[in-house]
Amino acid sequence: MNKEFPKDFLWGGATAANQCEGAWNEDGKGMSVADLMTSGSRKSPRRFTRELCSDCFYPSHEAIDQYHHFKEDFALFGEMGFKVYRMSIAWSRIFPNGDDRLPNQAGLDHYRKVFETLKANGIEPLATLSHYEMPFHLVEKYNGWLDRRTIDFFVNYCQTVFREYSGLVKYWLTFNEINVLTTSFGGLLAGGMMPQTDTTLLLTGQAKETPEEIAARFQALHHQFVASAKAVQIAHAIDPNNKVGCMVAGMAVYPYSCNPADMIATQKQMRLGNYLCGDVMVRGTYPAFAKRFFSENHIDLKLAEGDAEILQKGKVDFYSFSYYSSGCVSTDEELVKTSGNMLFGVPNPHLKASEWGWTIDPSGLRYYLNELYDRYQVPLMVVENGLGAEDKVEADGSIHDTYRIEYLREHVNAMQEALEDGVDLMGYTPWGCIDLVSASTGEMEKRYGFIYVDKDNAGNGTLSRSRKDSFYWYKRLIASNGTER
Ligand code: BGP
Repeated sequence: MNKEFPKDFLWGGATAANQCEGAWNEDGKGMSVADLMTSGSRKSPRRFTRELCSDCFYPSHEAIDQYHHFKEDFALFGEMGFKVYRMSIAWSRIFPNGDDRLPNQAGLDHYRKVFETLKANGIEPLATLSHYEMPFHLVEKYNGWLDRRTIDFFVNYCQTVFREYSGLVKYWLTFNEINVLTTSFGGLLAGGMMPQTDTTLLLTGQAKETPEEIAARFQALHHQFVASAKAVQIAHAIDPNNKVGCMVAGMAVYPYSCNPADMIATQKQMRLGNYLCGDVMVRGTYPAFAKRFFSENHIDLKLAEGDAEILQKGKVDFYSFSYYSSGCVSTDEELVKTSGNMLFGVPNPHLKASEWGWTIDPSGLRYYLNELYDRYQVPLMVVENGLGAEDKVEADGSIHDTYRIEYLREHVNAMQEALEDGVDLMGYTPWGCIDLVSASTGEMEKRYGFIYVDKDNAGNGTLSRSRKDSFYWYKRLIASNGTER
């Protein structure tokens, strides 16, 4: 018999507005950076176009049309027994340009209905404030987060929604996978900085950046840290029940060998990839190792007076992260480079990978949870995890996604181990609980859901929803609080 999870454990699922809502220009919504990202595939990467091009396909424009299907979707989540639903508010629905003086009432009304419907289904919302969907006007006019004025625009947006939804929403995340800004492809996706050309997205990390571009990413990141810390303080002032978390892409890495050089390289990567952001957001200050990294990379961070105090006063209440796979670090240049989800390194000979080449490593989740808890001692939450895979619909409409169940079961087992190790884990929201558009490739057929959505990569389909085998599995798991897996 498996052990039960903590009584108040938050089981649920996760999505993001730009990947599921659609209705990209309805009810006064402004264009976001995601609305200019074309579809792609495993072989040909998505592109970002600096303006809309008539013969391009932009998957965010309709996505799975959750904007119009949310009642049906939330009823299905309720049927599975979700305690929490992680979703994101599209900033450009509330402030279409980002720098508007007044919010868009239709956008505010929409999310009020969303939150009320969740509550009616017994589901607590967990709202991400910025999930790869910056209003495009801010990208064009201000170069996104590189401009310090963006802090005020974001803070104004946060204050508006904290006030508006006070009493309806208590769990918040500021920036999705904020640490993507520490990687070479984070500039546009996470930082909203305008590229000079129509660019490809999420390649394999070989993008050659100039020292100025690297410095710009870290300056933009600093502005996000300050914005996040201000948002935390405002959230607490508006409602002391508000809990605000950071959201970091889990980049657990192992040394490929016991060569000390591999170990040092791994430590460096753990620090830069995970702990730089975690330390600033949980401890309220830059870690000691940042100084050398900045100086070796000619990064002369511009801190305004008072920034250090803002960071110190705006520490998050909990640490949330995505976890799909682990990476492997080698200093041996001969070893082939492969790509993972925002993680690069050499293939780990002990692990298998998904159809999209993402290494599958449940033990890495236990390892990572323990590392984080040792370091931060705040509640942790796994807000993304899952297997992107192609599904086959049988003649009778059933979908036997045993591979997904197996992946999730192993990761639930790993969380249980971590709980027994003493980790304070508050919840689990597997990614793409309903099929949605893939962030890295723009495909529909890289599916994560418990719920199947009839739509293909070219945008064809009825958008009808149906339950996969994993739906029933997850429902039982939640009902038994983790014992039936
Ligand atoms: C994370 C993002 C999500 C999500 C997920 C899966 O990095 O926060 O938005 O999409 O990865 O990635 P993909 O959609 O590329 O399979």
